[in-house]
Amino acid sequence: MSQGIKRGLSASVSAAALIFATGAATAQEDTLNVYNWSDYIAADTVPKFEEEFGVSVNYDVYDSNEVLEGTLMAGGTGYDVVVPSGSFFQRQIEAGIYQKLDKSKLDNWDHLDPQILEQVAQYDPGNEYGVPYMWGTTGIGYNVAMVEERLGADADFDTWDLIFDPETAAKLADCGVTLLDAPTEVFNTARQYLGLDPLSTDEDDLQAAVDLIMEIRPHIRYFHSSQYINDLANGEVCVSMGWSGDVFIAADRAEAGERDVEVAYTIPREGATIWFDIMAIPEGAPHPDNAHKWLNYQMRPEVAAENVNYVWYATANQDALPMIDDDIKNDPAIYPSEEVMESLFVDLPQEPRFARVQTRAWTRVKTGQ
Ligand code: N2P
Repeated sequence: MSQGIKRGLSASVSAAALIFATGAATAQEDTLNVYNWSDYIAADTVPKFEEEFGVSVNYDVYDSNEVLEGTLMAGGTGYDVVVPSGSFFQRQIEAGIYQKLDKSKLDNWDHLDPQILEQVAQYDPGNEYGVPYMWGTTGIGYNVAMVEERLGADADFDTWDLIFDPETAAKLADCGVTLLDAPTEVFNTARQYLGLDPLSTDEDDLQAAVDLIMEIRPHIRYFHSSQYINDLANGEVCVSMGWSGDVFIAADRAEAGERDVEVAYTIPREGATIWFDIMAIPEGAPHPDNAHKWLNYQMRPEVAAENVNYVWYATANQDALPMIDDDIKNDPAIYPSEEVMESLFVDLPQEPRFARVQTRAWTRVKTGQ
């Protein structure tokens, strides 16, 4: 990950020397270092921004809040814009990681959906630090034919049994069942499946979740948070705990691919996580001015719509809606009904002590020991 940024920074240093020698403005002002989730932006959003603003963007990606947090906590990252999810964002704000937004530079702010702003304000009171970007759910992506082959034509797709019921998972193991490498989300979901409070910080509840995952562990092909997109699309795996838009990207690639693969997404009826990803500017960011330009650009309704039409996540931009493809905005798996909304839960930050216990449990789960 830091490869890209290092390359970008050294390039800008030498460019700065050159421009300084010719007496022009420093090249620093012409750079922006963005660290975002993989598969989370339209293909031409970065080039269009670069062209319009004359800013060169170093764009790095991650697929895990834990990875982003590790990078941020280490400090001095050189990033100008990062995109954590709500619960992580809250504790990072509390840790002093971010600078307040200068709203006078964000005149597209009013395009944001007030309801989403209110949701995000539970993490960022007064919406002082972050611009909500996209939101979605954590459900199941599956290969329709492969699952039907193993569970029968009347297979029930809308349940976490596909992953967490040991008998069902055993039947699916040979076609590839995968879990996100996202401890909080997997544990929250496992607790919910067991009928416990998904956000419980009781260690017995955590142990129950660990026991459940250990039981299905032999049937899990891998823990990864982005590889499943292509693997689902190519028929290499058949059931993945995954993020809504990423599964739709897989479905789209599957349809475009040569092999006849139908991939679908479900928000299981037992309930699921709803999350919000938020753009923010780290304290000490080298190019805060360009960061504000970037945030303001992302809030243009047409830019937000283009991103959504490319990555299939719901946007926090209400004025983008008229420009969003009908099959996206009318898809209840992307914009869920009121009823489904009620079955979703938001993640909240955990006490550091419990977070550490859970991280250790995750290592045990992943290694199967
Ligand atoms: C984008 C994944 C973002 C969803 N590929 C996780 N918050």
